[in-house]
Amino acid sequence: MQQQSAIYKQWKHAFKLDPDREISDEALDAVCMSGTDAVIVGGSSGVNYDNTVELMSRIRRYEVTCALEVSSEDAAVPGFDHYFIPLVLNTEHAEWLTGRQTRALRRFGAFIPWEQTTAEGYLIFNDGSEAARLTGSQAPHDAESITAHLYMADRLMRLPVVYIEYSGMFGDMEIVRRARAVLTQAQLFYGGGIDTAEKAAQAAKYANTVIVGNAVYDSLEAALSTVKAVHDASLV
Ligand code: 1GP
Repeated sequence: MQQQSAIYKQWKHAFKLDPDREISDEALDAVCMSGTDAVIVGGSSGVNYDNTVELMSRIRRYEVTCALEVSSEDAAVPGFDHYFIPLVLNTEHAEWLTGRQTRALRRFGAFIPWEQTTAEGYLIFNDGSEAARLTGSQAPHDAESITAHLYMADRLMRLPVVYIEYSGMFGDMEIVRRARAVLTQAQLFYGGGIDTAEKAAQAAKYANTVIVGNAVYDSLEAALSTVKAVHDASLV
């Protein structure tokens, strides 16, 4: 059996950059030199081969680890350090759980670097986000439903990563805290609404990996301050 290279297990902080959004060379330089553990390339819409290759080659000028979250088969680009394949666990449409992924595997299965490829069990908690609308996801509300989804991801499916996704809004840290307590083997990713060092530190108390997206585009200085905040918080 092939060994997984689980480089993401070392990541406390990552920036997520969207190939469909513009970023200046200066801003990209600041992100790549920030001390973050990784840059993840991914987005919910408008991501294609060309804009993914373009962003990858710009990031590749730096030493920072660079991963691709493959959410569209058109954007499967070779040359990244690691690949994530999202499975949306709280979607109402099987298409987003295994349908699109299986279709992509028909095409690319033989070429996938499996040892650098990891499934992520997504739980989308922000019903107003583009990701929720696109995938027809509804946030589980009560504690029992949330725990059931975590059991599904961590114990039954034994997914290596569970991603609590609040994309666009800062989430309920009590949910993140409880998720961390339920998980036995999965790495916990948290992303959503982190635009200050303080929010980053709060998320870092419970999540193994804190992911910052929009703030890079909306308030770069604040986004950069999250790197140290996360690294300091995880030393406590
Ligand atoms: C999005 O989880 C990431 O997939 C980050 O969320 O853009 O709200 O920071 P934000």
